[in-house]
Amino acid sequence: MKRIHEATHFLSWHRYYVLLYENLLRRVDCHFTVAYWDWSVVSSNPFSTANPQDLWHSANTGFGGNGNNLTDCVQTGPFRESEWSLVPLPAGSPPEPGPRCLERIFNGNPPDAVAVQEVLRITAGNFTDFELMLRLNLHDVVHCLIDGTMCSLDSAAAPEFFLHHGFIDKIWADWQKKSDAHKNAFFPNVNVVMPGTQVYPRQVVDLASQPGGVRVEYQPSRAASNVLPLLRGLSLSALHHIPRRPFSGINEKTIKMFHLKPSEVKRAKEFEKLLQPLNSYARGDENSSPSFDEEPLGLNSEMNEK
Ligand SMILES: [Cu+2]
Repeated sequence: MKRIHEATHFLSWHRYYVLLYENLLRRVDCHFTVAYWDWSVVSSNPFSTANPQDLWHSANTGFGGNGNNLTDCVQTGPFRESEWSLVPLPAGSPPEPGPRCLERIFNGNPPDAVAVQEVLRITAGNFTDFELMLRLNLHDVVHCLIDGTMCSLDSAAAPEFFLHHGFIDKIWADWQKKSDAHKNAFFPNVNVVMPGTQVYPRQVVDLASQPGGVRVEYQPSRAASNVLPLLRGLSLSALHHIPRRPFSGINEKTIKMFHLKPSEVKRAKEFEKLLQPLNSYARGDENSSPSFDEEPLGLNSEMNEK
């Protein structure tokens, strides 16, 4: 658990994990593909349950809502306590009698579409910073905004785990699309199989050629395709100046949950200053800033989407 959240394996291990999950579900229904939750376009109201199209809606097409006040157990939707429970813990785990409910304690606001766009502007030569921002400021934070099962060692047992990791992987894929240098940027010294697998990280780097001859493509979401072409056309400084609300950052629970090292916490807090709206923080000093592409992103296939 700990090793797969370390930099060297995080992105590649989870990409492979999502692929294996999709392959398993395809045995049940061959049309199945993993969906993703773009939390960045609903940052100001991420946990809405009001509309049937909301992710957390209680109808059977939704994922159900928040946990209740007493036990944090989800009481609505197909994963409600009376209907569904987490897969049992493996043998040898501390005994927890009886079925375990899916827990959620919704809180806070995920990083917004501007923040994601800024992360995508990190230059190809700066893969280490890109990975850190994506893992700490986006991935870790959102796990613990859903909280409950998602902010525990059992998080992969939460159905929304795959929606979240689908989006994290899509952000990596979007960054990789920017150039061959972006696509192939990875930790050059990592040359061991990923924990618990027979697969090397470099075997999953190219989405067009995954293990088993699979090619993966992410479809742009309808909500994002309204916003992203506008953001992509802006310079980095214009992006920084868009008025917007602050979003939630890394907190103590997140730091503990992901065993973040003091050096990572320090870096994550510096990044957070860069990603938050200008009016809520002074900008970080130049020395701690990663290098960004200052110019607008070029046209790519997604911008031509209707
Ligand atoms: Cu995760």
